[in-house]
Amino acid sequence: MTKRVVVDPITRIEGHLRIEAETSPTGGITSAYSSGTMVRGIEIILKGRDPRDAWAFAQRICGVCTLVHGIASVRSVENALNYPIPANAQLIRNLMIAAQYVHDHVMHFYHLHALDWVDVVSALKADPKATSELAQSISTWAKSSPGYFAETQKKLKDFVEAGQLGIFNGGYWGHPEYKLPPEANLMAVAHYIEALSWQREVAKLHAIFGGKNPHPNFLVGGAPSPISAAPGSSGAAATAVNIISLEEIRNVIKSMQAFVNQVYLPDTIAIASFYKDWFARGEGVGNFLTVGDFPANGTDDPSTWFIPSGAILNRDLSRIEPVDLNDPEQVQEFVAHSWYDYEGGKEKGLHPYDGETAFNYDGPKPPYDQLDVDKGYSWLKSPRWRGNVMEVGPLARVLMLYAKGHEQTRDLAGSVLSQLDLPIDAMYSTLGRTAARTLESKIIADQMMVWLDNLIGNIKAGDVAVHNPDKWEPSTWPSVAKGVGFMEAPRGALCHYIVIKDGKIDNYQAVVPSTWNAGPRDPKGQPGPYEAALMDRHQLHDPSQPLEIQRTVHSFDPCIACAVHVVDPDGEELSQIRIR
Ligand code: NFE
Ligand code: MG
Repeated sequence: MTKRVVVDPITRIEGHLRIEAETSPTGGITSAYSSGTMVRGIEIILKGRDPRDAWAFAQRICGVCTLVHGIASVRSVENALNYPIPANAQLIRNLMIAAQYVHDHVMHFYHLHALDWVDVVSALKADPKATSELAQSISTWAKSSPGYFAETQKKLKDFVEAGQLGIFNGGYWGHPEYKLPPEANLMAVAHYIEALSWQREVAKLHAIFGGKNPHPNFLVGGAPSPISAAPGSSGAAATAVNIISLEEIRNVIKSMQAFVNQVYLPDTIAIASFYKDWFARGEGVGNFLTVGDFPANGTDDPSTWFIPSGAILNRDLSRIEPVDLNDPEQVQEFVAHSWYDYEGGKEKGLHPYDGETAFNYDGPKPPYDQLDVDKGYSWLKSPRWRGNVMEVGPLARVLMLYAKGHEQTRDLAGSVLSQLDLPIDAMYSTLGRTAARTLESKIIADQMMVWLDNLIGNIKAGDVAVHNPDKWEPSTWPSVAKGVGFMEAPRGALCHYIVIKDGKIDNYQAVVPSTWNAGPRDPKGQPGPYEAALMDRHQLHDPSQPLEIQRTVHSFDPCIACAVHVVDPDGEELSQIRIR
């Protein structure tokens, strides 16, 4: 067997991911394999339960995209029961999903991805005055004085001198592929620290609409918190969404916009300008899928949604294929290279309504020295659209908005690319994916003000409804109902498929963004998006410090907890994890 470079675990992600790469004698990646190494069990746990409760279980699929599985779940039940929800509930969901995007994307950029580009240790050599000049040359953000950067540097120095790089321990500091000057590194470290406390502000939006964060509350048929139009904040109005809390929401959105416009966006451009070669590798698949999200005020017609649904094949932005999630010919999950089996055989593809999640595979499983890639090598399935491997996520969404002629997207993409002196094709790359996440954060944060104004407008016009009780009672339901709840999660297209029989869940299948992106090869041998991206012009400078693999894998923002949703039935240890 060819000896492979093994990275396990990939750190600075959610969940447990192993990457193996075969390299040429000169260090070029010739083949790559992506493996989800931990099993969980939500799809099985949900069987037999009340569909109105499903969201509370499904939401626990993930602690990062903490609300998206709740939303997909309530939407699946509403779709199955043909259960309309009030306009205000849609707007509240839009705002909650949007806040999750901006929160998640900023956290990903600074706390998960930045250290692939930013050398923390080099920041110690920076001149605080020059750092201040750099910061002020790219942004009007107030925290930019020489004293502020000197203080940040001192904090970092104390850490290092105490021999406690803590969360920064074990990085590939000093690797020659780090290209930023010390001042840019120090600026990024300061913003890394600032983003930690900024998150607290954003979480308030979820707490106001959903009672808490993480894992806010949801409700089949609407939104959980009533709206009070009363001017005060006492009595029943105190726990309702009221005029004071809506003002607080406006302030939260402003704080999100400020951080995105003045910190995240300029930092993305500044950092990317030193790594322009990463706009020319790491694309891989070139096919993109969105399922669409964000209904306009008062309509549930998906054709009006802010993010359109569609498929782009072979980078052809002039053609958007329609996507029908209910069509068994379009959406299928394969297990040919997963540690699962299907009753009808391992080569089959199953539409999620007929999906199976069962521990019936008796081929080689963990532990192992190296993955047996001819057989099963992941707990992830391989979802396909019309048999094609599809990338989902911020890049897919930005391309979809761009292809549809969305003006702000075109202007913003044009402006960022021209500042970097790059063509639109540069988006099909590792850093293109990262930049798309930043662009999307700005577009969505701005759109949040529109949804908030719509919500306040409805309330002023006397509409305070947040829940439709018409179909709440199971006695009103048909004996069999099927539905798909779909949304755009931060990492991409998310669908929950539900089959309800006699008021209980008969089958539940989550087809998740990181499953689309991180899944293994399919029966035709087509690599998944992570795998294909790693095989796209990657050269390892030093196989014992595979920084290049981290860059491209992190550009997808992996969440393997989302991607695998089953618990090892015996609670056994499945693999030894080496923390680095
Ligand atoms: Ni756990 Fe998730 C998002 C979902 S991942 S992070 O975004 O759904 O694929
Ligand atoms: Mg699944």
